[in-house]
Amino acid sequence: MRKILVANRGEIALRVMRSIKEMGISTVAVYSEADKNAPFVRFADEAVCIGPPPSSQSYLNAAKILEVCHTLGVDGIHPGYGFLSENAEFAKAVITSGITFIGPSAEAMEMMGDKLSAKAAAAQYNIPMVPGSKGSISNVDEAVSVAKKVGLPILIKASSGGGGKGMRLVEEISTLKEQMALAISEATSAFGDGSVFIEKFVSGPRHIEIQILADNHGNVVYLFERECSIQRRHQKVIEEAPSSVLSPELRKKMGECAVNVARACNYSGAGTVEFLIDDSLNFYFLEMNTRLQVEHPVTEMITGIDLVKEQVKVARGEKLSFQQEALTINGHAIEVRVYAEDPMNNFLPDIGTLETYQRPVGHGVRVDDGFEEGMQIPIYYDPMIAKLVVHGTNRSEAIQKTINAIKNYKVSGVETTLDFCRFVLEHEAFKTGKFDTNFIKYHFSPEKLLNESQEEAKLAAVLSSWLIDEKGKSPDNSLNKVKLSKWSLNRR
Ligand code: MV4
Repeated sequence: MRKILVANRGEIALRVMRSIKEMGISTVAVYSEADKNAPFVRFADEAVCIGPPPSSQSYLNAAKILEVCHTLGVDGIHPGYGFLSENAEFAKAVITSGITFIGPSAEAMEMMGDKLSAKAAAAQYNIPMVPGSKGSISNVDEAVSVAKKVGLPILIKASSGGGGKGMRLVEEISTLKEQMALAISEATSAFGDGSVFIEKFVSGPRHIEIQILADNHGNVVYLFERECSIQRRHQKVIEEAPSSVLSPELRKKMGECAVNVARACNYSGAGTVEFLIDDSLNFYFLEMNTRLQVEHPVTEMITGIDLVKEQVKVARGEKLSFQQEALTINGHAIEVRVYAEDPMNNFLPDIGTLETYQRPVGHGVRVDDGFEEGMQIPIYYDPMIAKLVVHGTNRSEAIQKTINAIKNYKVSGVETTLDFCRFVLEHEAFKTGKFDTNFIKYHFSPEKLLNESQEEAKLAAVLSSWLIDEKGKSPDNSLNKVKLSKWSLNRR
């Protein structure tokens, strides 16, 4: 492969192109009119504008992207995450045009994209799964009998759903009929596929996912787990590796299950197998994501493996250059997602200009971002500004280093989730590892951030009046006061 087009934008386009360039391969960016000044566009060896800002007219325009490939002589496409990354039709079109799709086969994407066929494939390898219906369910009587067998509460899930979309909780048999009808009609309108299935509801689970890599020569390895239990409305907030709850034995068991799920769909490239763990540490297969994930850097930090380079090598037909036994966990890594959202205002996206944007630096501090100071955050896409990824020798050091990095991250012009992440990292339940997917629901309210910001504001007021008293009201000192209040009162 001599030239790879990255069919994505923002931080992931930049991150993918960095590794590709390091392999001596030329890079092509495609971008929308909203991204013409973005760093990923400048970083690419060649860049082509493919349309207006809405994704449907740019980053999702498969025909236009393939046209650019032919014009520029591209021989590989990396889809990043989101957009076309899990679109089997796109993968087929890429291959049909004689271009390498850097990802799994369209067949593997199709099989894992449908939750029921994914579970059916995994069942061949005796992977533990939450008790529930065997396949899709359309008939209420059947649903009632499953609910009685596994016990309430149950979840109705859409087979084409995923990431929490189209899930319904049923706590009483009397509401089952109504919930089934709603789930089916929602699934039909959202995914064009009304198949739903039932699972027993696991309360207070932890979300553990296993990173796998597979080549086209029958080799599959697991690169350990990431714990992503700190989520808000199915949006991940903080991820870490390793998880604080897995023993080496459980890690090996789950890793081997993940490898088998990959084998069940003849997987190729980098993929992630999602599990739930209950409070007795039983684990259950949920689904497989057939893309490079947002949180992949924590795995890179603890294993020293560049997942993008491995994806390219596998796509070139090479064998994995290492075996399972060679992989070890080095220290601990934490990722916090920095969103342009206002935690004080129900996490509403906060658009605007990055008036100040200064990244933290330090040993083991990695910032994956796609913006620079002075840039507008476009309203058309995901409001994620950056991923702050920090490595430490152990979990408590990684937590402390992440808190320090957050303090040194200077963003103004838009509200961000940085202080919210700091609140989580400083929480006793997080520090002791005693949390599950309900952490934010249980422990967070906007007032809790307000209390902290009021404490800081008080401190800022005391400090600035002290500076004025000590040194007199020279223009220099009033500048100090402005700076202090800017960082502390306006929450950066
Ligand atoms: C579940 C569950 C409890 N029991 N399935 C949400 C996203 C999707 N991937 C699966 N999800 C869940 N499935 C059973 N049988 C709870 C969740 C869930 C969840 C899972 C992982 C991380 C955060 C979550 C938040 C709410 C619900």
